[in-house]
Amino acid sequence: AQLGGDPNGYLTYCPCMGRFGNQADHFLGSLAFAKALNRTLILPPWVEYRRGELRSRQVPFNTYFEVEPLKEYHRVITMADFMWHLADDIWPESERVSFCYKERYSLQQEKNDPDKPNCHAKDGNPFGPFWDTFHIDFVRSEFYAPLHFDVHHSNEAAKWQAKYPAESYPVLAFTGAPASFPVQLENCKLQRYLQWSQRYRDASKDFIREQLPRGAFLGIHLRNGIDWVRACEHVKDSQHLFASPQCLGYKNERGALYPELCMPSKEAIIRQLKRTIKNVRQTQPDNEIKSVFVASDSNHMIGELNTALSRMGISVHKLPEDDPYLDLAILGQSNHFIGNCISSYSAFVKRERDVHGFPSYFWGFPKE
Ligand code: GFB
Repeated sequence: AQLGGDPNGYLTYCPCMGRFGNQADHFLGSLAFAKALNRTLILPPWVEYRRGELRSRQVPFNTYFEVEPLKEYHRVITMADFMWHLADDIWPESERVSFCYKERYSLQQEKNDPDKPNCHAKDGNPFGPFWDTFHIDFVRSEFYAPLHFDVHHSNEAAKWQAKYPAESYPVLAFTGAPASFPVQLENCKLQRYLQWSQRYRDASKDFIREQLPRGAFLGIHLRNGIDWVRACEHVKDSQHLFASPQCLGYKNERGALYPELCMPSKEAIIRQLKRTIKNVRQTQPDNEIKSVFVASDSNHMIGELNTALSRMGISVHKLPEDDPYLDLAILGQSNHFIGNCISSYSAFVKRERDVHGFPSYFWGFPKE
């Protein structure tokens, strides 16, 4: 092994599917996978999309989360550290192989050579911009089928190690995350190692202290943008949709999907809010809810909620500027939380709260 390098090898991937909630699910699975293969996980940047921009932006992993706590679970290194300090020795340009399950077709017709199947790991957005962030090009593709990522229910890890020993494959670089979506039940608890960076811990504490009235607050997630309205149309022909196993169970032990779980009506939201606040007043009179913090991708319903809740002495708040990460960090700390069962963004909050033993509920669940 090279000086300073991990003789057991490394593993990395492009978080090329979905936005933050999807990427977080994939991260937990990839972390478990790297541990099972006993390879250091190279922490990829988070991939973000801005309206009007053709190329994704890559945000360093540690902008949002601490690296150190992850090391309690498994060996990790940021992609920047790996590429700057170790890649020249461990992963020279001539040895950069991209891994995909089977051939992936290029968007450009002429790049699909029948004699030379390829992962086309850099084809399209965010694929190209992601690897370009660290000037990574691939000289070859490797198709790993029929291997898979479920390391909890089989001896799959041993098969990976036998097929791809670290001496010949120092870095397994995956075209997409080596993990399932939604996150496997076994990997939810790894959320405890994903801790907010100082910047987000401070910003969320400051907001709660300075902007919310003293006392307990209820955090709510309203997922109601146009992409969500369209996604919810799939409820009628699915067993599961995105993060729905978090409330229905992975095998629908707690019921089948229904539309109100995805898109609760305004009336239902207000009804559930009032009921939750009253419930807490009765069961925890010393820790009454004084305010509601609303996180949303689109409509925060501030006016309607203020009108509905002012008689109960409750004020309704949101961030002055859109910040999906600060919204998450604040929701994680609320005394009570109501999230969207189907949304992986809500699922992130739910897992974090579970780690701390904080209570969470879902819109429209259980079914009325
Ligand atoms: O996180 P995400 O994968 O969750 O994608 P879902 C939703 C994105 O919308 C977030 C923004 O990453 C944020 O950028 N967003 C959602 C929010 N809720 C909030 C919020 O409360 N506050 C702020 N500031 N931003 C699924 C996708 O979204 O939506 C699926 O993961 C699919 O791949 C589907 O595209 C339509 O699971 O909710």
